[in-house]
Amino acid sequence: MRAMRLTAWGQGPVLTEVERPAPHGVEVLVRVEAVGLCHSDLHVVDSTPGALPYRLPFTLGHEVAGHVAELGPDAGGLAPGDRVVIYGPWGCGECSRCAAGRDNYCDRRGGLDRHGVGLGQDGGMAEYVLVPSARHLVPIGDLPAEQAAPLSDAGLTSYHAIAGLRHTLGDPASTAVVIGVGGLGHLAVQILRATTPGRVLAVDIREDALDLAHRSGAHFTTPVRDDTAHVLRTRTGGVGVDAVLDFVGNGATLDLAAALLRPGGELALVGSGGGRLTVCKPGALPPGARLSLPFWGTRPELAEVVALARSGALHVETEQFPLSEAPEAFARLRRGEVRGRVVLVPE
Ligand code: FEH
Ligand code: ZN
Ligand code: ZN
Repeated sequence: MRAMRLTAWGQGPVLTEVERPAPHGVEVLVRVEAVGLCHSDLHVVDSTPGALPYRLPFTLGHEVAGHVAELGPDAGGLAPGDRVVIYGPWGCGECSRCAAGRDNYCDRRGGLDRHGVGLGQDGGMAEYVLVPSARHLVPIGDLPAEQAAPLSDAGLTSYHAIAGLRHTLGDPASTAVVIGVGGLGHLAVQILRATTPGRVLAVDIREDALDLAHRSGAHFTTPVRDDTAHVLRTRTGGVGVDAVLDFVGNGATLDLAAALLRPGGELALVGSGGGRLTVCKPGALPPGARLSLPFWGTRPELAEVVALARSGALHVETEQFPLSEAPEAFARLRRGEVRGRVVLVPE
């Protein structure tokens, strides 16, 4: 079968032929119908030797949907043909976090040489992917695969970040700001609109992203300008916003987030832009501010995201490419020429 594989650090992934895997024990073989392309794939591909504990070669792709092709002899709970999305952050499988389906915060993550599907072990940029256990599979019913795959990373990461600051958004007069309306941000806008009563404001540098924010349900959108903090604070009557989700995470967006926050407000830093924010008292952050650095999400949350999508509350903006054109998709993502989420479809 064909697979997009990382074979050498510092060199781009290559589309190559590999043997189709066979499931053993409790493993499940999934026929891939769609796999998302994430900025983290670029980070992995661009990593220098030794930066990541992963052993090469392996197939990329950590945002995967498809159907069960074959079950290992000891696998249960699913049948061939069942349509599924893959919960991606596979942990040690033994600690209390993994036992609770919180593999994203596995206690032993630091000692693992792999971090999940397509992250140091073979992933979904291929026709088939082997899943260690049925516990990592969430049924998707009749959801189209290109809608389901992005839910497992872009959707789940946004949902998990919102879960951590939802307590500030229970009042219809509350305000949340989404900074960066790309593959994750546009789903965050939709999840906020579907699960909180407050107002949702969106910020981005690109007009097409602001248009996507508007179509996703944002009450107000603005490009990044010198007076963006003033413009957005004015929308709150001057008190500031209850929550900020920063999907960019560079210095400018973190400074903007700090300038927007209301006393007691929440800042979730999701993007890996490498920005820094000095935390001190007194300082840029208001009294009572809380900061989180959420990572991916939990398996129970993935089931909740899928249920939201199946209710019609979520629509993923996608740009689809056949798997054979994965190198072009990588290049387009790298140049920032993608609207929404890139999804690869194995032929
Ligand atoms: C995956 C692996 C490592 C860092 C970040 C990620 C995210 O894309 C997961 O949502
Ligand atoms: Zn990702
Ligand atoms: Zn664990």
